[in-house]
Amino acid sequence: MNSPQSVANRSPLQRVVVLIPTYNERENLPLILARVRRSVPAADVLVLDDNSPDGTGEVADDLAAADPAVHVLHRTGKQGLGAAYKAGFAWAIERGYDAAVEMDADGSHQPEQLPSLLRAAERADLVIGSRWVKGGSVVNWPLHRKAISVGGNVYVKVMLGLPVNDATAGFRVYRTSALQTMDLDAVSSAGYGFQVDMTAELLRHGLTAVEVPIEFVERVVGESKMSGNIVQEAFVNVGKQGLALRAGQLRRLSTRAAAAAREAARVRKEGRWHDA
Ligand SMILES: Nc1nc2c(ncn2[C@@H]2O[C@H](COP(=O)(O)OP(=O)(O)OP(=O)(O)O)[C@@H](O)[C@H]2O)c(=O)[nH]1
Ligand SMILES: [Mg+2]
Repeated sequence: MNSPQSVANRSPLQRVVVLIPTYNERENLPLILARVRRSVPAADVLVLDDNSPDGTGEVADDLAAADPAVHVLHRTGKQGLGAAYKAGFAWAIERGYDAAVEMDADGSHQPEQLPSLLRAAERADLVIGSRWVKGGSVVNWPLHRKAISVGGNVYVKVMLGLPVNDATAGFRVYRTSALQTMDLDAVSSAGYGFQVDMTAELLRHGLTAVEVPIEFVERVVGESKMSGNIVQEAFVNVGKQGLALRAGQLRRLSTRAAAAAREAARVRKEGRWHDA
């Protein structure tokens, strides 16, 4: 999707922070943290906890007390994934990190695949760990989940024309320089829509995205926070943006057609005038 020129000459990533949003993940968090620290020992971690009723925040504090590379941001209540990530991005930018990783706490995103994502970030502003490119896969998903994800991504492609196969994916690396260039205030969706909006907003700014295949594993422990509302929000927002985009394209097309018609009329008129 990127021309070779547009992906050349990236500065190497020195400081990376892995952002892990949590809501009721007290069993998953210690496991995922240990795997992250093993897989990318040079990276720091920031847990973004929305005051989980199950005490994930305290578990995170204990883990942070035992490891200086682990940090915790306690938020007041459940405000959705998008809001948590935006707070994490601001935290990473303030502290001068070169890249911020988005990763779920439930084991769906495998920390062992992080080195491959970070390598790809040497040639892009955004790296998407993709289920729906060659080599990508999903483990333990029922057919209806696959259908929602594949269908949703086709819908996004048709409506927004994004050159990405898995725009709803949540395993990602952002260069913080890109996060600073983009208008994060323009991204308001909370759930899957957040990932789509971020992708569209990044590409709108002329920044580059690449997809790297991942194996996505369905969560084993804890409860999903995916709801019909989150799917509906993404569906409606993408629809609205798609219609606005297509209306703009149509407006530009009709302006060009009107100009061409005027030009044709002028040539006809001038031709007749010369004939007279
Ligand atoms: N801070 C914060 N984290 C959240 C919120 N909602 C979900 N999360 C976390 O975001 C990650 C993804 O949420 P999941 O519930 O796994 O959503 P999902 O992956 O679409 O659903 P499953 O495939 O069923 O697991 C997990 O680490 C959650 O704990 C929220 O409102 N605030
Ligand atoms: Mg999950």
